[in-house]
Amino acid sequence: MIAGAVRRAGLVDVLGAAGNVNVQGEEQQKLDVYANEVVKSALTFTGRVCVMGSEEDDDFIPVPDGYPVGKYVVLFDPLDGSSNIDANAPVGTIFSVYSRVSDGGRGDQRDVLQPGRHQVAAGYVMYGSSVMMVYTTGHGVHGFTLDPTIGEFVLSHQRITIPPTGMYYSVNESRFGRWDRGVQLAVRGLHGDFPDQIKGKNSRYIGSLVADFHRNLVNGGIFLYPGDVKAPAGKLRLLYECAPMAFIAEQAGGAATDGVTRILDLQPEALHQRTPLVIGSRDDVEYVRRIILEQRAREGAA
Ligand code: P6P
Repeated sequence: MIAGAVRRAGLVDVLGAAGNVNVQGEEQQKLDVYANEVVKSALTFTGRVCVMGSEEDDDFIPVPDGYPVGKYVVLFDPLDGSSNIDANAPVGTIFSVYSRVSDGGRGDQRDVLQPGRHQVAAGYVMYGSSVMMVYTTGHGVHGFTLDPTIGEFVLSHQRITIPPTGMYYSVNESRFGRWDRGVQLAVRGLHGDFPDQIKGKNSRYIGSLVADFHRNLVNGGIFLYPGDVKAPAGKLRLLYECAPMAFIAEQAGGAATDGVTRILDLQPEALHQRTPLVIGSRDDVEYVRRIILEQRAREGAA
């Protein structure tokens, strides 16, 4: 449903020009809002979920009264990167699943604010040149590609593993002047400025987390969204962007930190909490961590 809406995004304006109503006669909604409603309505009444959390909703979403309550918690970003849709760049839905920790009744804050290492499943659906679902339940990472001729997701990438080091690095270089010295030195290493430390890499940055992450997952590489002087916690959200991607990265043999600390060990304090993110090929993530720690040691000694 979301893939269909994303595919028609460019048309809706043209076809729905009269009175802002789209081709199905529905009130034309922002795609974020539409994707959010699709995911919530698909999950709320299944009897599988006790509480949900969405990037699009300020507070967490308990199952409405009168509907069966299940044992799972689902956190999701219904359409990440949607600002790229006008440019026809890939966007994605990211999801993270936990078992509830509260006993009975509707889920609550305790069920939502769990560290990423407690996830039982995580994945994303990427609306790119093809529609792919990549997920893990803790037994490796597997990719399914939607075959539109039969409307089914077909197993296309069994047991995806990320190479220990990769050819690419992905970061928004325009922030370079705002990063701390350790991050600047690490990114200069990825540029190839310190060949005795690490081989330089090619830059690839789409500005859509799912697309940038997926490239590094299948080809090897590292994605960084560091904190900076203006936003020390960075831009990306812990619960429904960084933690699910970290679970997938580790299950594929990669790694994910906030620069230094393992993402899956971070204890969330709030639903929309942000964290810096360094994720991808294991040796590349470890290189960044080492450079940051060495710089902190120098500053501590100074
Ligand atoms: P910047 C998209 O808006 C998003 O949330 C992620 O998908 C993406 O990785 C990031 O922001 C890009 O942010 O600041 O580089 O444009």
